[in-house]
Amino acid sequence: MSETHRKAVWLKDYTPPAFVVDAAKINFILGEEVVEVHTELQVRRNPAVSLGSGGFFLDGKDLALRCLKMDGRRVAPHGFTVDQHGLRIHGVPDRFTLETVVAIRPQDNTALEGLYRSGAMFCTQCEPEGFRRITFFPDRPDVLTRFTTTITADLDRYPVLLSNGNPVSTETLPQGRHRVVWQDPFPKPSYLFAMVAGDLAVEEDFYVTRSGRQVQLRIYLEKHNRGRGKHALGALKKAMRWDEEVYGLEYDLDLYMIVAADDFNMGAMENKGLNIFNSKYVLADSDMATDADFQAIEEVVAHEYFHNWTGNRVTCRDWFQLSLKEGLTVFRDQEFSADLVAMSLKRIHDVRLLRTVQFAEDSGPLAHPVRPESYQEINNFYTATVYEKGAEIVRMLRNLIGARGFRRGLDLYFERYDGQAVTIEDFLRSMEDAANIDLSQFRLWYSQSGTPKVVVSDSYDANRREYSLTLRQQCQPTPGQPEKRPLHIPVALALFDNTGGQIPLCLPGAPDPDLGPSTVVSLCQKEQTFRFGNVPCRPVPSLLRGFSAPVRLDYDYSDADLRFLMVHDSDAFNRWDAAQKLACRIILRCVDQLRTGADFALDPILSQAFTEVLDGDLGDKGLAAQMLMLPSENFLAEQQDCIDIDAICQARQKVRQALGGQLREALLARWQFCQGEDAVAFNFSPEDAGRRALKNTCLGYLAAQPCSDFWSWLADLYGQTSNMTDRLAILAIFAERESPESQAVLASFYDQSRHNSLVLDKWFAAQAAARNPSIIEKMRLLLSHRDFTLRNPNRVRSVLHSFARGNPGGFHAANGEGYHLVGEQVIQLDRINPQVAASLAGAFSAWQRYDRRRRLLMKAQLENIAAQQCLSSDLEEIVHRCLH
Ligand code: LYS
Repeated sequence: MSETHRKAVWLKDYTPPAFVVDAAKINFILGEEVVEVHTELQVRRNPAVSLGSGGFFLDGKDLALRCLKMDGRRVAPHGFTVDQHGLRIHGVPDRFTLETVVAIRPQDNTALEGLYRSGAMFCTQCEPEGFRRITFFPDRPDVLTRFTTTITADLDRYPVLLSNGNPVSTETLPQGRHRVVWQDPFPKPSYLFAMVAGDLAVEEDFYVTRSGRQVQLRIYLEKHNRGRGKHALGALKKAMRWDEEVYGLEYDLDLYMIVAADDFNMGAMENKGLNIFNSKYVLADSDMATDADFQAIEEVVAHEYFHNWTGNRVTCRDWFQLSLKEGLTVFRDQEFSADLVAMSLKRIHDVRLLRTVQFAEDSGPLAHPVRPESYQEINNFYTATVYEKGAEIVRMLRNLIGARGFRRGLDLYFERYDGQAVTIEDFLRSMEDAANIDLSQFRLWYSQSGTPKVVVSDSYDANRREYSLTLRQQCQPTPGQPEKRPLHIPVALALFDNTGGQIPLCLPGAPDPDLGPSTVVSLCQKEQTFRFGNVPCRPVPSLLRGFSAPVRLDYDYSDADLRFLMVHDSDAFNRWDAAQKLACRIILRCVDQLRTGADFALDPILSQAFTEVLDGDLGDKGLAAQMLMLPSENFLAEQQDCIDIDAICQARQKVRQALGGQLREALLARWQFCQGEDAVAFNFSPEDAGRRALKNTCLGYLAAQPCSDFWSWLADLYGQTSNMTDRLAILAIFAERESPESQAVLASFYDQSRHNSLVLDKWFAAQAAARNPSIIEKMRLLLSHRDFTLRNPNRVRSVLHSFARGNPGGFHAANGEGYHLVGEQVIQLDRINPQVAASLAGAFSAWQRYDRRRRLLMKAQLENIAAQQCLSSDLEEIVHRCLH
């Protein structure tokens, strides 16, 4: 075990803070080598806690303490102790002022937590425990403090000096320096603190709230990115309006700032009044951003903005409650985007992510409840489970109590807890009280990990005109939870007759038997049967409509049923899902054929169904594109207990090729039609994005089974593209093969993108994710490329995560070279950025589900990592959980 090993923190051990900090004055004196941080805290014993004798503890990490004073007097050496966790002052009065001076070196901070440098600017990332790398402080979310921040810096290099709240004074100092003071009127936990200094350009707009207050909106970006903040500003205004209209929530300061940083561990951060973003989620124009980027920017901008209420005004008591703010805020941003885009498309996008990433997490050694019981390194819990499954739980709750009840519950939650640090339990109780409902069983969603499976069987009694559905739930054991209890699972459903008509639902004996065309049944026991009366013929059921619960559904549809639902289901999500199910099943059948050595033949039903989509009325091209997309290898792997990755990759490719060949005419016709509809000027709108998605999906199939002059035609097409979406789609196709055209296209893309790191990331990512036969060699070239660096998280993700998480054929190469390559990088990366290293190492977590050879190879990588000296706590925890 390495030296950094820390003990686990447990939810059950929570105790309130012994001291509160009413006010903090933080004074940054910025130098090129050293930053001095002078801090003055007004501390008071917490009246809610009975007298303890442990003194006052302040977290602190890698801080050089230069001065320590209490109530104006230096603290004697025996009056305090400092170790690698922080500072303890022994014997303190009930109320006192504590002053510290510490020195830090932001330029050496490659972990990008606390105060660090991104390019020429200084910026901070404090959530969850970064503030302790800035100054000594009780760095826990339940200590809420009023912050005043002073920044003193060189005027030429750092003309822009920002912190939370409002600017209160500016002053020019001798020797070319200046000083700015900021004050945040809202008490906040230290994780929401932020500070930025740099020579930045600003783009501005304003927003008038519904109560008539004018709010200044500012986006700060590096000067060479000037002009690229417009889309994000627009998204911010839409989000502000939406939150007023849907939840009655208004912004509470006069200034809202977003800063784009090139080096950032995650997507973005909701610091009060001063969000700091990964520049990937801010900068956009048609030359650099794809439709997916435009979309993601809207989502992330909205997410961070919505945090101002769900996260900042009401925050988390402790980090076990992380989903209180993240699950709820993801749900809110999903609903916002669904209102902007088409509801069904947004849902498809989110469910796809949930079913590939979160379900995989839930079925492996890293499975944890949405509200975890313990952690070693909280950074490892910013997961798909806490975020995406957390959002699904909130969605079920909203559906259960209805939009009005949910709004009342949220109103009550803010009424009760504004300005406080609370728990998921407090949130649920607000919902119970507002909607007058008992959520005792529903709560289990937060504490029980694992993905439930709902097995459905049915029968039809023609004489009684009765249709019965029997639903049974089961859930595999997960780490620490051998036994599972039945959950409250809402299953939305409808029944279709053989002409595609929806059969009115009637549950005889129920208090309100006539349910209309669709309903939601609650599966609360292990097994339940629902009998529908007045059913004229054996129906085709549409189950779990809109993905009404985060479960795996197991119902024995016939191929014909699925094709039928693809056409007739009135729930667009389920039309898409029927297409996925059909494609998935046909690819998995092909997997079996490959295993038994049988000849491959594509079942005609898939090409027929896809032809129907291609030839159908394409009112919604975005949806058609989604329906035509084959399930990913990762999704297919999730369907197997023991993953046969070679067969999955091969089978999927064969099906792709067969479809590309058999549907060539229809694909080409659709492509031409969409291409012809392309407007001259690029515009990001749901319709335009949908058309481009369909067009490029067709192109992908055509490339899988190309006709003779396809490649030179495609290279010409590349030369004519007018936006990044189309350019990248073609680049990705070329990245899959070795040819002079490929080289030329890759080289030309590189030349055009060299000076824009976000575009260069796409160049790296397209190659790292390519299903290219010589991918390992390619990866070695990319890793030794002069533009590759382990210091920039976006670059690391574009190469290493794209490969390890998005290129299963390469990562799982039978000789173990993919594993070796990733294992090596994880070790190197850990010395630079533990958080990003730990997330990359997670790629090995499913090792036990592969064949014996791969199992051993992956395990060997994990063991090799575990054996390294001085492993970070982040990586150590992940590797340990994977191996034990
Ligand atoms: N709270 C941020 C969000 O909006 C993420 C912070 C990441 C901290 N490691 O998702």
